[in-house]
Amino acid sequence: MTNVAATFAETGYAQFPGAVDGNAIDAIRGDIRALVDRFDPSSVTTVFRTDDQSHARDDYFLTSGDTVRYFYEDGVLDDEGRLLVDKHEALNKIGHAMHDLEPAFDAFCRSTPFANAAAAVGMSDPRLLQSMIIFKNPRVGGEVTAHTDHTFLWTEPQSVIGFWLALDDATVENGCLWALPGAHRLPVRSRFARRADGNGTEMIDFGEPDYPDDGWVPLEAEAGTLIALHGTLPHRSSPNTSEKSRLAFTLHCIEADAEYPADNWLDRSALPLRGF
Ligand SMILES: O=C(O)CCC(=O)C(=O)O
Repeated sequence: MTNVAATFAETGYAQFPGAVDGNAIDAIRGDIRALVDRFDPSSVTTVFRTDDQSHARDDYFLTSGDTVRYFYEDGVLDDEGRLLVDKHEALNKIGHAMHDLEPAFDAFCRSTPFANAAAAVGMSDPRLLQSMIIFKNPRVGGEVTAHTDHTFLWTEPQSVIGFWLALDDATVENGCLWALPGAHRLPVRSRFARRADGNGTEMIDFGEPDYPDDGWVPLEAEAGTLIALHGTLPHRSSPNTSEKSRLAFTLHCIEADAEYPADNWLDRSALPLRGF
């Protein structure tokens, strides 16, 4: 086993500093800006928040698995749904299929840093499932509550791995990731799935204990650092109350031979998954 694979097996995460060079970072930042330029704020009112999952009641979110949609931060709209800040400072995220539908993101996600990282942490035949641009804009960037990715992107057997790329320097000050090393070996606490009656989604609670308060470590990362997160590793991030941006890009992959149940919230039935 390589050092990376051993660290990943032990802690549930692996960091690849300098995985993506400065030119590629600048280029994808330009592509992100172009996606926001093209966004018409009057077309959307959905806020993304992980504390109450209220976005999950919206069809706009539930049908975003095979397209490209924009989600606001909490507090950036007035009571009439009008934007209170510039649209470039208002978004929580864009998701969830840029890697298949947007040529620049398709090429970026299928470039060697992501493929190499997937191989290094032991993926054998990865399929690219979900991509997200996570803005964490200065002052308004929201909290991401503690969760595992398997909860949201369920496969049998569990196979999801998240690849999180810093596009700004991410520090404790501007809301970097935090993880609970080794806790990928704990039983998963919940599963977010579509209801059997077709009526939205539910968070199924398996009755496991809460995550401990102690033992969390900040995963500070310079721009260009790629972090692989095991699908059952608890991770979270704090609000960005600072003046510094904390832009990130994430790609979630699953194994080709794992079953992806149809009641996952993210529906890719009309857009077959592809590999690197
Ligand atoms: O970027 C963040 O703050 C959180 C990202 C995350 O939780 C994820 O990609 O699974």
